[in-house]
Formats: sequence, C-alpha cells, structure tokens
Amino acid sequence: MNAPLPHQSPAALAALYAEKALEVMQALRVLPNPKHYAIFYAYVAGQPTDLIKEIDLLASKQQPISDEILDQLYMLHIAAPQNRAVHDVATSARRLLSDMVHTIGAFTGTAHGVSQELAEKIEHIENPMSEEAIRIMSKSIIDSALVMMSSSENVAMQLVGAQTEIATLRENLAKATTESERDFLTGCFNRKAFESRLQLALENAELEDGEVTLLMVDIDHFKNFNDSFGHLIGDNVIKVVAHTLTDSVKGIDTVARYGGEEFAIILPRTPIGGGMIVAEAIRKLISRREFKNRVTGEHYGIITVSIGVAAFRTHHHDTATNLIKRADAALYRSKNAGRNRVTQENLSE
Ligand code: GH3
Ligand code: MG
Ligand code: MG
Repeated sequence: MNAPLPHQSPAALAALYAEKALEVMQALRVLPNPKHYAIFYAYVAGQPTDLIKEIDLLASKQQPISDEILDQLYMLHIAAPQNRAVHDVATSARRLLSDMVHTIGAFTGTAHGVSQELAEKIEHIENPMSEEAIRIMSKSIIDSALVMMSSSENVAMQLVGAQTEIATLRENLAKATTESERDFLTGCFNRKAFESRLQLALENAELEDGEVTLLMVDIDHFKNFNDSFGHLIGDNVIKVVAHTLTDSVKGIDTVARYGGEEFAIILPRTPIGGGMIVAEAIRKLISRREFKNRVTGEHYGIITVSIGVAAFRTHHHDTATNLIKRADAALYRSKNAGRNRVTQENLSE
C-alpha cells in the first residue's frame, strides 16, 4: 500500500486513487464493477485500516479473490450502516450535492435540463447515502459541469471548492462508519460488529479450509465488585480488562464487548489448541493484576475471568449461532467448576 499523498489537490488525489484502484483490481484479477471499484478505491485511499489488512492478506495468497468475499468486504467496510452519525454526514453530503447542481443551473440556461436530471437522481439515492453513492454522484456532477461549462473559470473554482468539501464529508463518513462498529466504553468492537466479523471469519474458513476459534470471556462475581466499589470503578475495570484482551491477541483477531461484563474473541486461522493457549494466557494475566486507585491508592483486590473455548467445524454445517452456544456452554462449565478457569467445548454439546 502506498501512503496517501497529502500535498496533492483533492481532485488530483481522487483521480490518482481512481487510477490506482483500477491497477490494483487488474493485478488481483478483480472484475471492475462499481461495488468492487468502491472497495479498491477505499483500499488505495488507505481507509479503513481493517479493510486494508484484509485485502493485503487475501492478495498475499496470490489466488483469485471470490465474489462472495468481495461482497462481504463491501458489506462490512463500505456499505453505510444504519447509524445516526453516518446518517448525519450523509445528509450533509446530499445537501452539498444539491448545492453543486444548483450552481450549475445558475450559470447556464443550457445546463438546466441536465441539472434537473441530476437533482432527481440525488433525490432517489438510498438513505442514508453511502460513501460510494456520494462519490459516484459528485463525479457525475463534476463531469457534467466540465462538459457544459468548460469556459467558466468561476464555476470551475466553485466546484473545486465543493469537491474539497465532499472529500472532507467522505472522510467524516468513513470515521463515523468506524465509530459505529465500536463499543463506547471500551473502544473494542461492539456486538453488531462482532456478528458480522464472525460471519466473515467463518465464511473465509469454509473457503480456505481453515480454522476459527471463539473465546467467550466473562468477569467473575462482578456484581459483588460493583456492590463493593461502585459502578464507576466497575466501568474502569471493564476498560482495563478490554485493553488486556486487545493486547493479548494479534491484529487479525477480533475482541468485542458481547454484553455488560462479557467479551467475545474471534481467532481466525487458529485451531482449538492455540485458542486454549491464548485463553489461559489471558486468564493468568488478568488474575495476576492488582487493581487499585492510582490517585487514592485504595485497593480493589484482584479480578478473575472465566473463559469458554470452542472451534468452528469447517464443512460440518456448523453455524455462528452453534459455535457461540458451544463456547457459552464451555464458559458456563468454567463458572460451575469454580471460576477463574478456561474450559474447552465438549463436542457432544
Ligand atoms: P458470574 O461470576 O456468575 O459471572 O457473576 P457476575 O456477578 O459477574 O454475573 P451476573 O450476570 O450475575 O452479573 C453481572 C454483573 O455485571 C451485573 C452488573 O452489576 C455488572 N455489569 C454489567 N455491565 C456493566 C457495566 O457496563 N458496568 C459496570 N460497572 N458493571 C456492569
Ligand atoms: Mg460475570
Ligand atoms: Mg455475564
């Protein structure tokens, strides 16, 4: 991946990305349809980092990337989730696109019919407007403007200004999309992102005959902890546990807050034995930590977690729901056996 070139103008940068996206698609033998184009445009533009990592990994295998995987990447990283922040940014983008069309209309009578047509197109774009839709729309507006008003420098200047604003909006949209996947307290992935990332990991495992191990991690007797020290201290403990989990796994792994004091960890390309080792390391690390208030010095004692570990059964009609159930059942057995322990799934479960 080449880093973006910040000294370029937004228009030149967009053209450069467009060209690079096509080059990469050609090199990877990806069909250049609009969805794929949106994925690779984002890839060369360097956002979002999870998409970059996944494509780099797929590219390193030097095998054709299937349409199913590309569809998944599109759904996960490009399509706009139903998120308020995303919606707000997308609404501003829609307004800005309409303004651009009116600018065209205001400058020339001949443009009127075309701008009317563009205005109608904007009306009919899906809601919230995706980053891809904004990109396509702004490009088609600018293309029309260039054809109709190549003589008017004033208008061209205004359009360049509008394009800069569009670039900022697209950046905001990308940021809002990333934020919509995160848990607000801990910063790790939220439940919704967990579900789509697990689905993607399982589909990849089916395709490449690979392995995926799932860990369910639950803080022990946390209700007692809250009762003793209060919810705010409890929240801080949840944050520390989340960071410990994130620091204990690799970049391709997913740490998500599954519920209040419960976390789920997806380990792609990991057999159950490897998952057990990771789980045991996490359990030890957390149980050895002495929690105390840095300011007042008050001691809160130690915190322990119980963990359940299960592996996906590739080519056995296994599902995400069943995998979660088996990891949960193993977690339950860790609790029943006295907590602060790791239990492997029971294959009869
Ligand atoms: P077990 O060992 O069986 O898991 O016991 P537990 O007390 O942890 O389990 P239980 O499910 O009975 O209670 C979970 C508690 O976790 C309830 C609630 O007080 C606490 N909790 C859940 N979410 C949050 C949160 O966001 N912040 C804080 N501070 N506490 C939370
Ligand atoms: Mg608990
Ligand atoms: Mg719980």
